[in-house]
Amino acid sequence: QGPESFPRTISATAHPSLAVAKYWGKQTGAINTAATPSVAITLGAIAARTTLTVDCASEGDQPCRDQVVLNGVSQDPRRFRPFFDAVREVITLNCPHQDGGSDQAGECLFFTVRSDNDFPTAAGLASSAAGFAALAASALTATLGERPPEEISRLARIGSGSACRSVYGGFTRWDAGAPAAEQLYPETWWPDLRVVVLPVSSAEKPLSSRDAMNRTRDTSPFYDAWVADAPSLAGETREAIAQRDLERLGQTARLSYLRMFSTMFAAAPPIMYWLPQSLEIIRGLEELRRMGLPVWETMDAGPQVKVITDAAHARQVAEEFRDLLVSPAIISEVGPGVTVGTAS
Ligand code: 2P0
Repeated sequence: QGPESFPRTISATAHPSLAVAKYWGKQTGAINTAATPSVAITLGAIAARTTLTVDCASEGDQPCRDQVVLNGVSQDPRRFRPFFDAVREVITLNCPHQDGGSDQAGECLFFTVRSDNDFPTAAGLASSAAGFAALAASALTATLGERPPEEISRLARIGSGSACRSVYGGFTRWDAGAPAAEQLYPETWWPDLRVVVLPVSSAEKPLSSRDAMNRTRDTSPFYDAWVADAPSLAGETREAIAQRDLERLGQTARLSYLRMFSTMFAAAPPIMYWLPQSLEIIRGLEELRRMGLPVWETMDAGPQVKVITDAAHARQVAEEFRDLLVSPAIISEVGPGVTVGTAS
């Protein structure tokens, strides 16, 4: 297809990736390669929906005309530049010199994107994971047609590390140093599993995950211990999923997030995403476990608490903490990977 077929518009939907074994820390060198292996669940109940238009710039146009509007707000193009440059590079690599064409096929392309999340953005609900997974899928489909998920995952990772997992449904792994994530099991693997998301704040996080990770790596005396310990915990997490062992999954997920936060508390200056409500829920869950309920929490770079449980107890968890929440609890099953469609 030649430039006469532009502009083209594609939409995509992707779901957040909730890590039960956490990615926290980057290797130096390549963009967003993880220092720790992670294992995650794709959350079906919440989504990012993206509509992307790709067009061919005319000669004399500004070299970077990419635009991203997220939940109605225009975003700083610098955040997206490495991602779109990577998209252009992939296109150039896949469209070698053609008669009458350029050998820099991707160079003239620019992207206009609208993305909307149906959950709080930048508050520790993996909005960047879902957003960049949808963005990578729509950008590749709009320019090169259907592509293998591994390639979408690789590209999504350039936008945001955790996004490489969101490309897949079900249960995923992303290994330390790996360029892409992989699916461990599809979303049908564990029908009884539920994640209850408890939103205690809708405020944007004070420090991006990226800055927080880098500060942890550069200043926390516990960082090396965290990185050394993470592979065995990730291995146990994968075994718990393989055996559909809820108690083991819950216990390893708790260890992973608490060890991750321990490295952050020890950074200089210390990083503290928690709110009093977060701790109140953590204590409340301890009480529920004492009463025999199968409930274990995890947290990410924000104050929200996510509870790993089963279908029989999800509603009770949602009710129990209602007074602490800024919006209703979200009960999620394990969800599908990214889906792409022609935009309406
Ligand atoms: C995760 N988090 O494994 C971890 C656990 C938050 C805590 O990945 O810098 O938005 O874009 O690669 O992926 C959040 O960080 O960071 C994250 P970048 P990302 O889900």
